[in-house]
Amino acid sequence: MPLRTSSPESVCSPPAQILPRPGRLWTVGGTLKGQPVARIAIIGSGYGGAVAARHLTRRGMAVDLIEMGVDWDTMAPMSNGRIFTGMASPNERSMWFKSRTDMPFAYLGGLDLINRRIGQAAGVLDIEYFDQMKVYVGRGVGGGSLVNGGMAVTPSSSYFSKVLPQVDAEEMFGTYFPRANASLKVARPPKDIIGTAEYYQFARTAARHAKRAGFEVVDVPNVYDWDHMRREHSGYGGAQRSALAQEVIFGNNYGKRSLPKTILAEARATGLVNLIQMTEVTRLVSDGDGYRLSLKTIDFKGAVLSQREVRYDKVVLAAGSLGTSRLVCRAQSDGDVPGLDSNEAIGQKWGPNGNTMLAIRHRDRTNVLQAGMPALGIRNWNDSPSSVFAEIAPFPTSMELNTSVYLAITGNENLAELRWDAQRGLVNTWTASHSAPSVASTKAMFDKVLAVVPGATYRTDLFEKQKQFTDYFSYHPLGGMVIGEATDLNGEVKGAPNLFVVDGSLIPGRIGVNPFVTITALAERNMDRLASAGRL
Ligand code: FAE
Repeated sequence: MPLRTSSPESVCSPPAQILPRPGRLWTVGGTLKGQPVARIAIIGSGYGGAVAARHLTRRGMAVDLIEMGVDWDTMAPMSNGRIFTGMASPNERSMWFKSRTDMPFAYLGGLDLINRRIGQAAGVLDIEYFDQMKVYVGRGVGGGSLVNGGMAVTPSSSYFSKVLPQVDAEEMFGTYFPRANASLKVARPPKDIIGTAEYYQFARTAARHAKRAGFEVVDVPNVYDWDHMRREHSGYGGAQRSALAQEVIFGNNYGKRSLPKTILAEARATGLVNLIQMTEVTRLVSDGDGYRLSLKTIDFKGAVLSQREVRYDKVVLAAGSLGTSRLVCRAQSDGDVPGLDSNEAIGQKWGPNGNTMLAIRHRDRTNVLQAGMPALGIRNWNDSPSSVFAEIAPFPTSMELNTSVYLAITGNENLAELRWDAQRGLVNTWTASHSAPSVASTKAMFDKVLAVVPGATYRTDLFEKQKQFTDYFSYHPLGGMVIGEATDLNGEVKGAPNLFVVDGSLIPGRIGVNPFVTITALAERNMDRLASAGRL
């Protein structure tokens, strides 16, 4: 995060561009060659939603893709020609209806220097606040792919089998992980970039420290276009800086191959996706064999433009772990889908993928210029609950801070519950004590790094309550509608025929690596199986 305060990038008259485009003249459903055609809704346009949309439209089926956030491809550029803001200059495009940013690094030197006041609007990064856990999520067409670090990691088959024994690992690793990696355009960091580029000095320094302590350092594949990153640095062909301009959690303007450039682009190219943006599904009620959805459409500033109910024959839930669980928990609690009454697995097995973050101050150079996309990780993993996979994260500021930052994913097996409360909305029972094993195993690992790096200490001046290890936020919400438990083995919700789940809620709380490759692969598998079974 920058020390220098830059003035917010000015916003260039967005309102006309951010209003939802009117629906197409045709609607889904009706008949095709005399046969009835199901009216299908997909709720959410992240990884699961993109896969579902591509799958169905390739088979010639029209879908309504309903997304509560903005279609950023239709947004007018700001005065600097960019759509998204960098982390140094947030504005109303940066966060989802917040008056102030709330960055993972809240402080510098213990001082409140990082966060900025911003206008409230339908920005790209949201935080869902629960009692002892806050969860960062992407909002907009493309979901988390708009704001994430692009790290695209396939889990080990042994850990995958441990977490999801109900899913055939051989089939996943033979067919669906390769398909997901190809669709997402995952690439390993090239040797020249990670080996010599000044903007990965921060990663090489932390890797050297880890190796000295006896840990294994691994490349972390990414969806970022590495050729673009090279050109960003050289300026060749007039390439604009993006990963090198701190464009990550508030969106990335160039270089990152997010879903609107990959799987969603393929789905939309069929002409069969009716995208309904800035429209939140607030309620789901069963109606005969199908479902009535309550839809609330807003403009960029949050004014409600319409509220309506639409009936669909089939509904695909792809609103993310929290979004999907919210809709189903509410439907169950309010008796809106009577078949859910006896489904006791709804809202269960939620977890933050064992996330904890830390920063170490030392005497070695980490460099001022740092690429926003992580490319190296440290593995201390044997599938046990105390396993740790720590990515070396950038911490770009306008001065040399001699600081290494890590986002650790741990094998912590604790799980929490999500449930609907009429007054409070979605409740998440995760507490700091659920995070304690993540902190303990990560501390045990990094104590060994501290022991071999002269002058190294944990920083206490970056996180809330001067914590050395965060135990209160996650980028990786998982679970709530676990496959084979809340749903059948294809993702169809038990007790709710024609209601399907394809997102991170299917995975029980952890997966040992960054989750989007697994979410994509599992969605591909489920869509294949649902098609073969004639369900979708
Ligand atoms: P997701 O991508 O969250 O998509 C859900 C979509 O549904 C969103 O667009 C929502 O706006 C929309 N939605 C929600 N509720 C509703 C509703 N009621 N009506 C209409 N629309 C709705 O779900 N993962 C990695 O693997 N590698 C990384 O480097 C990485 N870095 C991350 C960094 C950040 C800052 C964040 C926030 C996440 C990161 N993640 C990373 C996590 C990853 O993005 C996340 O696991 C996936 O995006 C989850 O995919 P889903 O399809 O489950």
